[in-house]
Amino acid sequence: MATIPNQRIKQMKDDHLFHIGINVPKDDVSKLFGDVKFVCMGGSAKRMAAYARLMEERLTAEGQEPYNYAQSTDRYVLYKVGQVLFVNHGIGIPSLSTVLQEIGKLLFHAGCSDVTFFRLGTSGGIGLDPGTVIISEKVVNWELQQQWNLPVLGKMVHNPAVPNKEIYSKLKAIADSLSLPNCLGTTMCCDDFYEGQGRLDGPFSSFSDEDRDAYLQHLQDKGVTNMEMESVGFVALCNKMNIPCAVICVTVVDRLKGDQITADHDHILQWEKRPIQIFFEYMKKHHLK
Ligand code: R2B
Ligand code: URA
Repeated sequence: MATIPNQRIKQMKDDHLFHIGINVPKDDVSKLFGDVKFVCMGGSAKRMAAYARLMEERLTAEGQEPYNYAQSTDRYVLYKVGQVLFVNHGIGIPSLSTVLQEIGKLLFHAGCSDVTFFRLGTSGGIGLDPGTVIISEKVVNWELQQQWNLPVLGKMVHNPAVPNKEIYSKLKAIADSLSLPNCLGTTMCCDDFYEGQGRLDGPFSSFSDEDRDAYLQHLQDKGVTNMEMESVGFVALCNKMNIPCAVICVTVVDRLKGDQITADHDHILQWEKRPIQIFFEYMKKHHLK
């Protein structure tokens, strides 16, 4: 079961999970979600719907359209197919932390046990061909620390962010067995897509091309393989709730070659299927369809 250290949650008569449009106990969450074993999260609502459909096709020949439990809100989508939840988290840690904490409470109210969380995302690679899958053995913030720093009541709180070694090692073996271009890596979590990731194709350019190149080279020298915008918050929140977790991101650009994402839509769609392919194999190994 997700560990919810806040004892008040147990005593609350009603819990409105506002951003996913679910009310406890009005919605019978034990019945609806009590058997969940995996939660797959990713930024885009459409991609999560596509993943839910792929999962549905695995379970039923017809592949019926998955139901969005969060349809009363337009913030997030939440599909349940078999024992898997597919939830989008939007861009950046504030968006992710809001929905992840509500999903944690949902699973707690539903009495779920032994649940594992995955972030299946996209990222910018550093010196890696687009389409490469990176399974994070480390997630770091801009200071290359394995922690998510959050100001709480005017003080900075440092939340450790450590992915589960047993899981990422298994995922690596699976990616190899599927012959997908992949590596274990250090994923750097940024608070901005443009200057915050050393880009010079945004509206602002407070540094030179040389500064940009030197910074990206410095990151590569420090072992950083890819950049995205949620990993540290995702892993830290899972760690705080005692939920085993992993981050699998495919790269859509090699940042040593450029800032813009120029790959065509079809390639991106194909690459985006790689993380979910690995997840499906992982599920099989855990005797779930
Ligand atoms: C990867 O891609 C998104 C930005 O394009 C962001 O959510 C992330 O982490
Ligand atoms: N997502 C990011 O955050 N950065 C990239 O370069 C690509 C996807």
